[in-house]
Amino acid sequence: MARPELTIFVLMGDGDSTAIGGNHFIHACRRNIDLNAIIFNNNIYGMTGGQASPLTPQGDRATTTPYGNPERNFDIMKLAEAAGATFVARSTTYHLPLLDKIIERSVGNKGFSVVEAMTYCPVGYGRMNKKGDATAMLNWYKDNSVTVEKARSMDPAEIENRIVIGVLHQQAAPEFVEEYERRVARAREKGRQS
Ligand SMILES: Cc1ncc(C[n+]2csc(CCOP(=O)(O)OP(=O)(O)O)c2C)c(N)n1
Repeated sequence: MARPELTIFVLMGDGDSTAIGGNHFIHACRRNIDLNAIIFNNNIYGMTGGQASPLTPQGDRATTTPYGNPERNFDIMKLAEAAGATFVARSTTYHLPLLDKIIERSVGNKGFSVVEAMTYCPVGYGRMNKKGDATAMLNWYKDNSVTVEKARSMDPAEIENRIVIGVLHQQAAPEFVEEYERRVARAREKGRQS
């Protein structure tokens, strides 16, 4: 808010954004403050030893869910849209040109933008779930992603286990700092008149 002329990137993991800082994330979306959130979703708390995060798929194994995760996982994109983010898009580390393009578009959005970058973790998540090595996980992204344009004409059951990539949501809404400054200016004007 102090330096609205800056372009700010907020780089987070899936655990940071949806659990540890989940409350902050929801309200940043709601306020539509001009930040570019990039969420590296590796489906696990990587740095602290492979605990399950809210994005670990149900049934998958983590150090805290050795018998399979009993919880249902979030869809960050739906969460961001429902909470009020004005640019919501996803890509994977296999689809780098698309990731580049959506990050550029998120900077162009005056408001809270959320980019989900699917980033495989072969050690903390892949090994426990028999996903193969890093190359196999990258290939899984290649073989199981579908563009949002194609997904629109597909059966919901067909896209259930796919990664839908592209710009999933965009909406126009007042940006938080602009709205705040408008109100301050109006209050000052009223003060001068009285
Ligand atoms: C408020 C708070 N609680 C807990 C931690 C400890 N902590 C640091 S990183 C981390 C896991 C982060 O996982 P994720 O966001 O998925 O990122 P990754 O390590 O997988 O890249 C935790 C629990 C912290 N730094 N701050």
